[in-house]
Amino acid sequence: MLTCGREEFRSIAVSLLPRVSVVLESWQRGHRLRSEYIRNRAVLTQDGKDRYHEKDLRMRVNVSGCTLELLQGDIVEQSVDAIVNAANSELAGGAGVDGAIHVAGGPAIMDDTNAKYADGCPTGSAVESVAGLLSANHVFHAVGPVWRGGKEGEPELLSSAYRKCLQLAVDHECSSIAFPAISAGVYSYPLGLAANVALKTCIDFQKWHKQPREVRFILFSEGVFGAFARSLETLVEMK
Ligand code: AR6
Repeated sequence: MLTCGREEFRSIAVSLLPRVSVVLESWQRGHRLRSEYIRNRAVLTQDGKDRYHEKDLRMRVNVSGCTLELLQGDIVEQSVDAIVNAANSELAGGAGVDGAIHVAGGPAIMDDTNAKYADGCPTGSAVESVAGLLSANHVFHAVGPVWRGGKEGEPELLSSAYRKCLQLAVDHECSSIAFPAISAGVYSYPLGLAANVALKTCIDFQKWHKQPREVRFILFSEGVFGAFARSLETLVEMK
């Protein structure tokens, strides 16, 4: 009889783990939506549970010839035409994405917003600034709503913040844009609901305007990625 120890079993199991790729396809009014969900380089942790390397979590949908993609990662590491900041209406900087963007991008970003937008930016809108040291041409500072139970116009305000960024991308001739999960952190918007609003708004915009060519959602943790991936799968299946 063949036997192998626990460690040996673990290393054999790791080498046999398959690359998983699920492709969903659907059509609506001639628009082809195709999503690819790729999980590869799976590794087993010490306790034997499955774990996925951050950079391997990725899901992509084709919307009327444009791409909408979900990636797990840090938004300040993206190379795109425009990076979206989850800002506050004073454009005063803060924690989360806002803090990371100002630290990585340097003082030029705050200098530019101070000079151009003394009155800040209303909730549900967005404004453009330089991108400083980031690998982008612009930062769009979007102000999402604070979650107050959902009856104070939060979905409309969140959708409007995304739409304004997409319109800024068109106005500034950006073909690629990276979004964080606006309002889903300090502003406490429930993750699944925030994901639905974000994805539906971007898909509708790309369908109508056929741009921006590439929309990326950069999701900080596996949990946030999972919520967006579930929401995107549902939207693709419904189309
Ligand atoms: N890259 C990508 N996503 C990130 C990063 C990063 N570097 N850092 C955090 N996230 P939040 P909000 C995720 O709080 O809810 C600030 O103080 C985070 O895990 O940044 O719109 C502003 O100044 C969450 O999923 O934005 C405002 O006052 C998502 O980004 C307020 O927070 C959004 O979390 C805005 O709150």
